[in-house]
Amino acid sequence: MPKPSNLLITTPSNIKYLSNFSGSNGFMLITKSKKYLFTDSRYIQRAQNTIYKNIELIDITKIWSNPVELKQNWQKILKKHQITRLGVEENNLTIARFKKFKKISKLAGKAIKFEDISETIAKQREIKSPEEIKLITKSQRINEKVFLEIKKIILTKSRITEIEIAWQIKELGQKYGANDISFEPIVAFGKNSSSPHHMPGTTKLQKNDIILVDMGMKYQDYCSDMTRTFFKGKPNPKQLEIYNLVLQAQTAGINKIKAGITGAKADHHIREVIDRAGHAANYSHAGGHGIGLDIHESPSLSKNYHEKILANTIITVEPGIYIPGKFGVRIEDMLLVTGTGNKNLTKITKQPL
Ligand SMILES: [Mn+2]
Repeated sequence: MPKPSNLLITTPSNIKYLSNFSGSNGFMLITKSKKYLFTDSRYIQRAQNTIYKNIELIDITKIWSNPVELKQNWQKILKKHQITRLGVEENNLTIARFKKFKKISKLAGKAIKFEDISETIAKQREIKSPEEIKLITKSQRINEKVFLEIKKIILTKSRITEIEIAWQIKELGQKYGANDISFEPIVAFGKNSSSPHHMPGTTKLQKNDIILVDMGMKYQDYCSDMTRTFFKGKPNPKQLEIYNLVLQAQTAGINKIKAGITGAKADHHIREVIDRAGHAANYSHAGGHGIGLDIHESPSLSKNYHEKILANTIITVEPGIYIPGKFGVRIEDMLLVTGTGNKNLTKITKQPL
């Protein structure tokens, strides 16, 4: 049986994608002939000013708290569009909210059928429009401006802490036009870099430290993501060896990625170099991920993801090697996948010094 054509959209980034609405409370109903956005009084003005023209805006301030009125309004719409099956986003819809919808969703006294369509919008979102590609590229340009400034700070200042750098990243992002960060910056000095997702703390920068910075911005809600590992002073031979291995792995992966390759195959090509060098156990995370309105979205570059990566998808490639208690290296770029290969959207040097 085909998936239902009427969809209840509750995932905020999907709502943004389909309507351009960015408020924190709301949901959408998509039918064959009409799209509705439901939100409350706090967001009505914003919605009126931003949503796409073909969407009907419905104020739920009063009706959401009044079960009788809500039921009548909702059922009127169900009836109008003859909705007997409704797609819901199980990945996002809470049980509490689902129960509410279930209670009010009857047509001619008969309960409508709910079916999971979590992947439907995610799949549409994989392929980026020219406008989206522009926004993501711009987001990365801002990210790079910020990175260059904090790199300079790290290389010239001493005794500064990870958390101070993390805050600088956020402030500079705002200064250069980001509307938000895409995730809390990861700033790791010295042996803290051996934890792939270290939480910046009060560790002070030391002479000859290895530094891992993983950061991203949002520009008009579109995310960027980049990791660089570099050295304050001279790396030791072991650090340099590991650095070059990670870079080789990333390059090998990037050289193989083009439209049509599966996520698993892409991940395999990234991993191969590291595995062959005997470091499989020190590289536990996926090879990369799709990026867009969400920092992590479909597709995934990982062992169990057997779907193809399509042209005009934007992905990250981020291999790493983490030597417990000693140090870690990760290098991450963003790529625009094309029919013949890919275009690297990340312009920051990968020379470690
Ligand atoms: Mn990433």
